[in-house]
Amino acid sequence: MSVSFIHMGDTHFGKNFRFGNKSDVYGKDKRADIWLTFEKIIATAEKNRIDLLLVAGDLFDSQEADIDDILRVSRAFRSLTHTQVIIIGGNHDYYNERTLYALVQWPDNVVILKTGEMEAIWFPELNVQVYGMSWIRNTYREAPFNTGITLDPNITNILLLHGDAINQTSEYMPLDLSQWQDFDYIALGHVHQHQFLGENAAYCGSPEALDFGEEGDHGIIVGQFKDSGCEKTFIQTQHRHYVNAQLDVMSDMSEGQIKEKILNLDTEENRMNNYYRVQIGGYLDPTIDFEAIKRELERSFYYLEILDEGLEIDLDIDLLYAENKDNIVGTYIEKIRERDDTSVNRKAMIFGLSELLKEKVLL
Ligand SMILES: [Mn+2]
Repeated sequence: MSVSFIHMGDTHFGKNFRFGNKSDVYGKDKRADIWLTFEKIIATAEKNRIDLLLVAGDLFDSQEADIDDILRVSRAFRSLTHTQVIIIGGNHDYYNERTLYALVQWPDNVVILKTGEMEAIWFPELNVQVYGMSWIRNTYREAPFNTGITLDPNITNILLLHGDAINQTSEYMPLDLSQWQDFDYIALGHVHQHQFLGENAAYCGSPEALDFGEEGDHGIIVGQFKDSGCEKTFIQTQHRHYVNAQLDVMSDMSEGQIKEKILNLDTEENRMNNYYRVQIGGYLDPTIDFEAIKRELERSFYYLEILDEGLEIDLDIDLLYAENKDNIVGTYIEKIRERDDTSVNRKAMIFGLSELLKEKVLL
């Protein structure tokens, strides 16, 4: 008999997202994206009659997650006609009787682990035992359960945990996987980038990336226990990617060339879908209005954040002075040079001059 499963986690429902001064619009979009992705996962489970949906913690972003969010998750699980759902709480949604999701009447096909101790849930019709532990507080310097679990080799044994299997000094429950080699599968939550650890363990990651620190593909792990072992694959589910990029501008580049360089970061289809954070360095022709370029490019991206602190205005002040002794530019240079040589005054020199040059008073 083969038993199928989906391993997901770290959806962080209810999270407030920050997008500079545009958090309202993009935050709302982001939350909608996560719902769509989640509902797609539920539809996949239903369509494929997946036996087990393992939810590895941080389903909600906080214990106080919005009651509407909790009811919506509960309705989605209730819609599953075949799949059984096992949920553990993570550091963001650790369980206690005051959490809002303790108040919700969950459907019969959902088991939420609550005790803060290692528990075992037996699924006789599947011949599967799921071991797992829900967080009941927000830090664990060490795993609080007895690590010696005696497994029945004649059944399929799954371990469901939220914690840190990568850093053994973590305060987010360091996990030493080497002691659990006999499990058929260890479904982990907490690290948002999916990864397989050894033969029998994996982080599913967050189904939708949550910030610029989470580049790359995001999704779920889908698997099957067969007589020959556990077959598992990562399936991408995310709607939008986060992309970090770095570009250098050169002082001989025209406005058009700069725009083109930034547009060339990606295809139009990708640009109108993903989040981009672009660090700009190098030197800018002082007659170019970079703020105007930024405003114009916004229309060519779904979300574009340009960080240009590293971009310097290309000015040869000695040469400018030699050429402009008798006009306002020369006078400006003289005025600033009379001041102390501080970083504020150096900035005033560059910005003042670039404004004067942009206004084309240079005749
Ligand atoms: Mn998380």
